[in-house]
Amino acid sequence: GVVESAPQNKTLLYNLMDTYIKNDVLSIEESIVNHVEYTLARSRYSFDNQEAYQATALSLRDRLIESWNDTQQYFKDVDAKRVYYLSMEFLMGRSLLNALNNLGVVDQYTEALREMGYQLEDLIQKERDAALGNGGLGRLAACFLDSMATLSLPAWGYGIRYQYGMFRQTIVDGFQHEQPDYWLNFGNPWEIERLNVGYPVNFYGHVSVHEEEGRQVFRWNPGESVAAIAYDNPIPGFQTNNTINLRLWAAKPGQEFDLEAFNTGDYVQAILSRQRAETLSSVLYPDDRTYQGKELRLKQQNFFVSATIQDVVRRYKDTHDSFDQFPDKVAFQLNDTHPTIAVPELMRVLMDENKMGWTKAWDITTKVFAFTNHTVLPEALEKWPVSLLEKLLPRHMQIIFDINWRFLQQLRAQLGDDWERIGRMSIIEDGSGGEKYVRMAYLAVVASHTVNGVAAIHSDIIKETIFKDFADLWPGKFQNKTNGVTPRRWLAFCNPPLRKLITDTLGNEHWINHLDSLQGLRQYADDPEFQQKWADVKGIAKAKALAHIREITGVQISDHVMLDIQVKRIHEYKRQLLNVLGIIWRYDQIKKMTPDQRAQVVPRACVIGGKAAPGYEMAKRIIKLISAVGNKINSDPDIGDLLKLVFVPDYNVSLAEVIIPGCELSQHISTAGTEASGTSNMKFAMNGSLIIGTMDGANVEIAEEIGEDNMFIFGVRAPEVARLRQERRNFKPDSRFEHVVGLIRKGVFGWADFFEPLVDSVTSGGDYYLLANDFPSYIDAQAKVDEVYKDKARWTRMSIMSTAGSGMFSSDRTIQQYAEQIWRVEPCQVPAAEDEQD
Ligand code: T68
Repeated sequence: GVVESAPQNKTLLYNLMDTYIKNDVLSIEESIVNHVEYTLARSRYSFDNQEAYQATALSLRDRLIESWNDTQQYFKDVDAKRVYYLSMEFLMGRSLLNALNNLGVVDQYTEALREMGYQLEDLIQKERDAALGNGGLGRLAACFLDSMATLSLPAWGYGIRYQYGMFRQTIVDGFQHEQPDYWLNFGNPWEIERLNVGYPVNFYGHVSVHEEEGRQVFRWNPGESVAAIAYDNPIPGFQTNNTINLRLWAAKPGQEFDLEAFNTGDYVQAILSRQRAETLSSVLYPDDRTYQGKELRLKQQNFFVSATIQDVVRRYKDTHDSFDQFPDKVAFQLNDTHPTIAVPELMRVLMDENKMGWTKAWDITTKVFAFTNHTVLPEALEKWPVSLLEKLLPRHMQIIFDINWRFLQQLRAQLGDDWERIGRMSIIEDGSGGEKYVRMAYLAVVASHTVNGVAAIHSDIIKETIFKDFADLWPGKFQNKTNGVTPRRWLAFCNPPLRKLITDTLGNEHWINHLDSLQGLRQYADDPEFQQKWADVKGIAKAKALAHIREITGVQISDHVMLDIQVKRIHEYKRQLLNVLGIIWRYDQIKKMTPDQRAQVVPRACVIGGKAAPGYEMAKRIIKLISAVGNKINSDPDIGDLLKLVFVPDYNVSLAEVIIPGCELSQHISTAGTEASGTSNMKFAMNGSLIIGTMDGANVEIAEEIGEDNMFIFGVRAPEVARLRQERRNFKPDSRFEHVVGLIRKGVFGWADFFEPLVDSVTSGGDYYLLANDFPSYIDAQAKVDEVYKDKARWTRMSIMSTAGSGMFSSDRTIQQYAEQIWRVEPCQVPAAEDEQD
């Protein structure tokens, strides 16, 4: 790219520091007004909030670009080893508040806008979420970028610039409807379009073999080519000068490719078919955890991976004239199997385009890749049909066959004639129906130097289940990297009153980059004065959350009512249905109470939110059930404030930033052994919400850190699950479970026929996710929650202990571990202007 290959002139570069855009209030006003007039071409005398937002974002963009340029130049000057985080998803959310905070200019911008007659709060609301991800996996990638920038690591993210992000969910009569998220409607002020950074990405065609200088050379003659164009998204770190890059690729028609079509006379048709190239990067697949095998999805994967590999190899070659140092200068992290086609792609580039032999190319490849697994659910594991790969990427398919052949040879040498095991471990699965499949996870494991799970329990489980044969063969390859979340977005920026209380208590803001310091709050957990301050601060956040919930649902929740929240993608394994069954039980209990008994009930508002994959029937029925039960309860005059059930539509990053800080009890109740990690549990704990949860995913480590007695833990443990599943045909559910299930069946909430498949899925020996097994202990744990809530001092103490114990769940800790134990990259901080001036 032009920027990266600019002539080097360090003296000039560093001496120009004082030409930076100034950050005093007047200069900021000037820069905003300039953008209103010259970029937006609106009148500087009158612009609305939307325009003010855009101009503010553009003025910040100028500042980000300065920092971005310096950072990239510095990485290049010191020839740092880079890490490239490859992900199909980056669930970024909004950028305005984050950029202001990380650039350290919140106060100046707030004041500048105020003087011009605008409220920062109002402008923040004008930004559309960048929802380029489904859920946990995509949000994790976004938190990782923030931590990589903050730790001054020489890191880049690579992904796809989808034109349509995660669909917008509307609820009509209790049913989910999906609306397109055309988030680029008003343009995207944060991105830098680089029309000069583009690569061809090829598909289809055939492979021919030639003899060249005594060696076989493979040439791929593609049948279709699209261009990948770079869009750079600056990612500023917190309290560092560094700004790293998220490079997203957009598809454009390839250069003069289909010459044939133009010559056959159908000019207009030829133009129209060129346009189809753009569909490659147009839409994010909204199915998390079910693999669908769609050709377009595979094309998307190869599209962004191929452009990325070309870009990285080009950058490396800019400053090196052999590949010898490639593994010392480059690390790739594969975020799940989605980018695994990078393995054969790098092999192809090294061998076919750089004349390298197999052995050397494989040596390099296996030194640069590492792979993160995010699920053990079999339905999520990617298996591409060989026939599809052969057609779409014929050269890649050949290389995968070669990788597998050599791998199986090696296995035979090491394991002898254990054909059964060798067959089990083969990258190519010989399907019974004659179809062969490529097991992408196995390809990723074989080619990676390190494989990691995302929580301690999950990393153990993958070694015992899906990757057992591999872990036995290569025990040193497998690691754990417990997930984390950025404490900037998820505590300091989304919860300013709590930030202030923590800072006042600990004496400074050091904790924001060193979250372990939150431990320092423990000594105040029993101090009544501190408890009062804590409760006040939680009260502010809760009031804000309740006001927002009222605004979007129309349901008014009183502020003395316990706020109980479960927000995450709707999935059977996450057991929103267990939550609803518990609510029905509570409702039925209250109905049967005398007025005296009712006076003792702890009032509770249950909020559930989350999207169902459009084709996931069961998940959609669960949403309808939540609405139906909510309608019944919320309109029952016997109940009043004692119980409410609200479904919040369109759960997304910015909604999370409002409701998580205000939450008092959050639910993370997946069947033990199914949720790889969960990351919202970390955000809730940081913000002083208590957790009711199973011993699954990161809950296990959260319990270790904050203490089991500061959480409400229930349910079967992971090692028992397999046995209980086998025994479930003979399992006799608790009568309370039978009763609530019976209420749905009887039609107490209407729609009895529609809910039948749901009810069936947890009764009569079905119940794969063991709701019936866990129901009694869940109800008991909920009773314990009520009891503790009555004791304000005890509850507040537990809330303080939750925040105090959440330090380990900063993604800074996670990224530090990746950097040291997997990537072997080091911080590379751009020197401050003063350091360089003499
Ligand atoms: C989540 N996975 C895990 N997948 O479920 C969660 N999948 O436990 C974990 O905390 C999180 O990853 C981060 O590690 C996902 O979110 C997807 O979104 C997904 C998307 C496409 C295909 C498959």
